[in-house]
Amino acid sequence: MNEPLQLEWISTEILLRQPKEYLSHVLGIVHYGPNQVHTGLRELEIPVSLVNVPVLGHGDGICELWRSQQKVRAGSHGPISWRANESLLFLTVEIGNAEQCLHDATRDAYCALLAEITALGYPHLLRVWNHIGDINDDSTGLERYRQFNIGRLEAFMAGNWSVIDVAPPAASALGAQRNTPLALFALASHHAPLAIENPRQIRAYDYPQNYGPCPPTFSRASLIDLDGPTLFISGTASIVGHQSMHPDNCREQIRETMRNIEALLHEVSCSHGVDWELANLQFKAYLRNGADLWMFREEMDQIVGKEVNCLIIQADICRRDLLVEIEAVAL
Ligand code: 3EB
Repeated sequence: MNEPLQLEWISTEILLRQPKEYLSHVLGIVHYGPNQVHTGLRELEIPVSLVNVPVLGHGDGICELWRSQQKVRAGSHGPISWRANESLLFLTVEIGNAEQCLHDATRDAYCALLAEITALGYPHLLRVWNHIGDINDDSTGLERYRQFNIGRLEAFMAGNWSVIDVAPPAASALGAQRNTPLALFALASHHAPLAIENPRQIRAYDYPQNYGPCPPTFSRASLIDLDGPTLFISGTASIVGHQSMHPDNCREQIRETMRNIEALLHEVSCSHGVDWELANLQFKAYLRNGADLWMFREEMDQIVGKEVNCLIIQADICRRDLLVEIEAVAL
């Protein structure tokens, strides 16, 4: 295989028993699982993002590896750790100060991220993942996801970013255990991706204000040529237009979400002439309730096929009425 980028999931325990060579072409690692079971991951000199969420079927956690075929270089700067090959840069941003409010912490993290990708020569933000502790908590008056959206937008504006010139990256925003710092990791690129929108959904950055004072800053997908077309599909939920569909019905939400992903693939095919089948995607799914796991597997077997490649995580979704979110990559 000659893909310039590969995504692999491996149990943390098995990963730590691999020879050093196994990790030499890895751009970055994401550990999903209880944060205390990451002993050893920190010593690898690879950017690691610790996401404190249960992984369904892997109690001790799982590692996501973003693997490159080329030589990688590495560095760190303030809260950022990174590794890069010629075309891609993987970064993690660590939020140090737990006392800081989420709005400020998010703005500072994104400002650091945007400054660093530019300084390193990968100025295009391709894909960003966000895990926010206690994402739906609104005990301070404004829900934490909405506070996060304010900080994120402020950072983009401070960077003179405007949707007229540059569409935002593909993204996901999910919950994590209470009291865990914002977990933020991203891929940036040397050359510009194309932003893709979904004809069934309005642009997230055009959402009306009933979802919070600032809209979320993301595009539905990013398409980039890395020695062949590569697609990053944002976290996708049971939203049509801007409205959540099928509250309290996980099965129908899974079906609606997959109709959204199929519509996006259709859009990519019609507008850019690149065709992908659902069965060739690598999925990551987030379920609010672990008890919906069997139903999720049943539906995905039906819609995608028995060979579906999907990591399933238990995490809160950014709107209270949503029970499932699904993202995907076509590498
Ligand atoms: C949605 O479509 C569902 O705030 O970065 C999906 C992907 C969602 C990314 C984000 C939010 C984000 O609005 C939620």
